[in-house]
Amino acid sequence: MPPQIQSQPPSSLRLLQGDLAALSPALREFIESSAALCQPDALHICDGSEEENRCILALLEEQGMIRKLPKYENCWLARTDPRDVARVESKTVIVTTEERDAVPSARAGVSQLGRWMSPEEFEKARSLRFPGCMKGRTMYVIPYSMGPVGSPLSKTGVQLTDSAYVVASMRIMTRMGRAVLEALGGGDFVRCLHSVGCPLPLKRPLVNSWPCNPELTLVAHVPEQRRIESFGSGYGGNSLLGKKCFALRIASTIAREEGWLAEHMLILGITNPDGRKKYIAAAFPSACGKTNLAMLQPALPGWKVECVGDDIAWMKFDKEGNLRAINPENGFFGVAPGTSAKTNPNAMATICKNTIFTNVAETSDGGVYWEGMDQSLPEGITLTSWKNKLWTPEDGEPCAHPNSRFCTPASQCPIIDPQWESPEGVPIEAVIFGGRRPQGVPLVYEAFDWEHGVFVGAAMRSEATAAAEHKGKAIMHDPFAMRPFFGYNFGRYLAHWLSMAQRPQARLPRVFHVNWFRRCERDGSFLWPGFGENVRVLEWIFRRVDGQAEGRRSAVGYLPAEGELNLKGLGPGLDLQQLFGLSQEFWEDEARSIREYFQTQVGADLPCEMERQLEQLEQRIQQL
Ligand code: TSX
Ligand code: MN
Repeated sequence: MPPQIQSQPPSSLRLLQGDLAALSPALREFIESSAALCQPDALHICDGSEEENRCILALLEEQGMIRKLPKYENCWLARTDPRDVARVESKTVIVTTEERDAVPSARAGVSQLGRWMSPEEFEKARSLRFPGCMKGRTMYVIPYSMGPVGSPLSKTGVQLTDSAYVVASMRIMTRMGRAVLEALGGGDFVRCLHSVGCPLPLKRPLVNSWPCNPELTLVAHVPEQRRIESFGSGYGGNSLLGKKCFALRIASTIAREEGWLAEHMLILGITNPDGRKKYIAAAFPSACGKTNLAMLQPALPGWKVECVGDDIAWMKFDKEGNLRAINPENGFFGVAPGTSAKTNPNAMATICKNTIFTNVAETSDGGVYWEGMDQSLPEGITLTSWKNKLWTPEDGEPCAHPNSRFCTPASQCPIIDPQWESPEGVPIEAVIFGGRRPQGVPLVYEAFDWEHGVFVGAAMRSEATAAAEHKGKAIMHDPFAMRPFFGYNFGRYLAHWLSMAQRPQARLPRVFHVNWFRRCERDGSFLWPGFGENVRVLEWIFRRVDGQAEGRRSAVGYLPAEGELNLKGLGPGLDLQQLFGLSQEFWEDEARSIREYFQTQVGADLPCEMERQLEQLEQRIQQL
């Protein structure tokens, strides 16, 4: 480190809260070296208390970063700078000495499976950004646990940030504060450094009182050092470093080394009318309604779904060979638009208190509003858009940003699973992959075996998303719904998944693929009613796992045999031919697209088992 960076001795730091001397040497070293680099005015070591949270929220309100929503209990609204509204994939990097350790060598231009940065370039990038970046601001120290405190499946992190909004959000999304500090022994924690990149005095005025530095935004991961450094963005996945950065990118590399799985999956428990229960993990790309499935209200009498998590699963085989999963998170950071009493009544009930909303619209009586909330505005109530302007439908723009969010405690979900904080995790018996596929892909099928299941995950595609930068309606490849979240080379990730079958004791989960979004060839309408009716598909999966459904072999996998899908009470007009039909022409195109993707994006890093699976699929398609 150049000497001028350490010019300010940490002794001149005002300590607002906490006791530096009481911390472990490793944590002290991390804080002191980061403070020397970023030069904050003050230091605040978070204890996670109610009192602290009140102070943080009051400070944010005073700074104009959040507004109280008087219609609800302890709910808040933040409006961001319009330039800081989503994750930025183009500025998200994995730093390794060897490029091959981060991404497969893409044959055609830039890799879609992550961005690599060399240690030298990263050193340059960070010395251009972090020195003095917290001048005039407070550096908060957030000790946090991903997973229940003390669970053998949990991991700890410490995030240093100059954003009080991040502190308030991390308190919801993670277990944060004193209990974690006490459990934190030595130096075994993920080091997370975050700055909005706006030292004081400001060089230019803030927009919406939301500090950020879009020109210099960078979200960097150094897996070998268990380190994350994020600069310039205060938003979601760029700034709440426990979530995508730690629980997926860094954790996936740790998981590979330690022999477990860190996945972009919801976890749900499903109980049948006999009272027997199974747990399922499911991976969906954005815009597939993953949170809605995680909190499903079943349309079939006698069935019950309970939620363990809506976004991330950490899974490890225990000594008995059961795949045990925890949700490393403590809250939901969900997309607001589209969430309604019809699509997700349990989410609506969750967010009525203790919730931070970001970039949703506000009603004149101090409530929230967004597209697809499916509630008419009472007489005389007006709307203020996420851009802080009086809004009318004639504006031609949405009132809420399409990526607007609620940040809400998981414990408030009416159907939170009784085992959701169980330290040993819940036993996963099925893994579901899904996609938004308007054509060709049946409602549900089961992989023939584990190897085929891994291939099904690798071949995932979905209609484009609103949550990231990509626009339009292209069908994008998104293997394992992990495309933006791999912490290492995707080819090696596939090899790691395949290696699970080599564990002598492992009871592998069954693997399924679902598609709620197939459309009628004639009029373009959805063929499947979706939402609560999806429990019919979960019932078939439940019975397959139980050995109570035969299935029938097809070119893509096992489909429900005649009469096996429970359609009682669905009414007429369901077109099973179209819902389950397999067209040779479609699947030839699909296989071609997968082959091209494997060739151009994975290349020599593709395990030979995947090439073999693709050949076998091509052969089965020829027999259609
Ligand atoms: O979340 C969805 N799920 C999963 C629910 C557990 N959505 C919303 C996706 C956007 C995030 C769905 N949309 C689902 C679904 O299963 N299915 C559809 C498509 C669809 C939309 C409307 C109708 C039917 C299907 N029907 C009527 O509007 C009457
Ligand atoms: Mn997600």
